[in-house]
Amino acid sequence: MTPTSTPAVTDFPDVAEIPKVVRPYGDQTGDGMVQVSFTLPLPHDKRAEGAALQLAGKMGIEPALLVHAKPIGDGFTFFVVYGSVKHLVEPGLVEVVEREFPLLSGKEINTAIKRHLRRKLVVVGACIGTDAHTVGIDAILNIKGFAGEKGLEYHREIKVVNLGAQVLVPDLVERARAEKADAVLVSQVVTQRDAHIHNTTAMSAAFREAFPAGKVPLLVVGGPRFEEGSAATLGVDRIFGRGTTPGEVASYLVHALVPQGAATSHSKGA
Ligand code: B12
Repeated sequence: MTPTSTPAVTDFPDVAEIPKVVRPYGDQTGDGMVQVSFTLPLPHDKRAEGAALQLAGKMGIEPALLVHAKPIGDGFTFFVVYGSVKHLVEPGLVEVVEREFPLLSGKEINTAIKRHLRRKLVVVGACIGTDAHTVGIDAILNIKGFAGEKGLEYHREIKVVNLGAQVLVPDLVERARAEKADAVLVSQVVTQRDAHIHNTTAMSAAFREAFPAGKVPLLVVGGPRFEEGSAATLGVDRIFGRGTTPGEVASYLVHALVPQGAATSHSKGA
């Protein structure tokens, strides 16, 4: 497993081995030290610094130390505050979402598609809306890949059409139709005013309107700020977050699009 990929639940120690309660660590075990950063709409002066400490106190950081304050444009100040919280964290109560498919090797991916789909698996990818952050989707699609893994283009049995940045949803729908896409891979990195949420739900609605039920391509969305497990709410089939590797995506596509039982689990898998 690469350091950036999502760990499988089996990689964590048994719940019985995890301490029942922990507190943040700063200088010594259990001192509760945390560091937070935020911006206040106030010009940088003593009152603004006092306001930052007041906020820290209200957040339960007590005592709080102002370690950084910097004006960032007219009437705004950026702060970093360091201090101790009293809160107790119970790791045993955390619900971990387990990866629902095994990780496959490149060879297993090509073999499963060739043997069971009997044609190339077609993927159309894009950054939609005004989003111009293509590094993430390129990391998944382009041959150069990410984190030591080759991108989807590298797989002989996968045809990749990468439409790039700022693609309009109607254009994406048309291209997906023209290419007879099995899967549509969309990237959303900018989250200002929940743009990633609005763009994803609009994209999903457009596909469901344009294609008959049961014929909609697999809708896969990725980006660093999506909530794990929010696919159903957004009307898509799967969400991939921060640190996703191309191998995870290719394995998921086989899991979702190639008839069950076609691929065998690889030793690297969950
Ligand atoms: C590089 C960069 C740019 C470059 C983009 C160049 C390019 N061709 O992509 C440029 C300079 C153009 C740029 C512009 C802007 N940027 Co910018 N940018 C970044 C930066 C520094 C890195 C992003 C990146 O490349 N990450 C590396 C990739 C590999 O990671 P990733 O995108 O998360 O992708 C991984 C996963 O999320 C996932 N994934 C992503 N997409 C998909 C899709 C699928 C289908 C799947 C399966 C997986 C997947 O897999 C990838 C690999 O693991 C980030 C800050 C940061 N450190 O993250 C800011 C950042 C994203 N930008 C930001 C902003 C605000 C902007 C601008 C609005 C700035 C401005 N005022 O002009 C503009 C917007 C331009 C636009 N129209 O979109 C903000 C966004 C804040 C927010 N809340 O949304 C950030 C977070 C910086 C910040 N802290 O303020 N930016």
